[in-house]
Amino acid sequence: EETAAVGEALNYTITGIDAGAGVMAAAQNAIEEYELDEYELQASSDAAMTSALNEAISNEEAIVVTGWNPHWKFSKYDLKYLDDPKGVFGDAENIHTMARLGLEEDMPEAYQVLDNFHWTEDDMGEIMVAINEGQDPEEAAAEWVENNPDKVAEWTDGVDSVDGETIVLALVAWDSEIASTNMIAKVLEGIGYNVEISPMEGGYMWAAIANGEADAMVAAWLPATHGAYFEDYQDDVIDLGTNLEGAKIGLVVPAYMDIDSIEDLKE
Ligand code: PBE
Repeated sequence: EETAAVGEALNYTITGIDAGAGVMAAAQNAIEEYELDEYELQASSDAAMTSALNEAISNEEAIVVTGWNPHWKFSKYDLKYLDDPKGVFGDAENIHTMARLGLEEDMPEAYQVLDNFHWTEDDMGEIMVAINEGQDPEEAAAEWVENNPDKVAEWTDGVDSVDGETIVLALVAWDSEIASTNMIAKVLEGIGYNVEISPMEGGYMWAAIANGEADAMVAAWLPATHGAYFEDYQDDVIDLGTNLEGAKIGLVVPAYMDIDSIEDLKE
């Protein structure tokens, strides 16, 4: 007879984030592909997921979360991705910048900066960790911009200043995107824009760029995580290419857990 010690320890629960996130759709696929029939994917938010993770780890309890990097949780806790032999969560992801149609004509300076924007997981990590340690997101972003004039110059060199035009950036409350959006907002402010950050649900971010409600976003995870959104909206957005390489999504557990693969969740 089969025992299900792992499943029981986990209460057959995968702790998720907001429903519109691509990692949630992938986790639901994983439940089907790996026949984790008894499991439930619990929707919450990045903040609620990390607080559940923190609580489980302080009690050395079992937990499995929808995870991704870049994310500060990997610097704060000893975590591991579960192997995904069926490839449900895809391979390495790149984060892309997307602009609305017409932005190049309407705000050529912002368009150029957004098009040039490119950094690394370590860069993003510096801001994310500072915010997690309690710094205000705007302040952490401003500090990074101040401390990295060479990188910022690569995005802004040769771009004309503007006179207080308003640009709207879409933001979903994922910690990775809170870091990148606040950072690029500071850079755009630096050349004279009035930047409005418009918070919204993950499922709505792509629609907001497609219908022009927001001018740009720096949070498009491709090819897999937002693959379905990209398919729906690709004719109505401008892909400005990669701003960060080597991102990843998957199911994540504390390193002390005695399992290595998504298949082990059945045990
Ligand atoms: N994430 C962070 C998002 C993209 C950025 C991995 C949670 C998602 O799953 O849609």
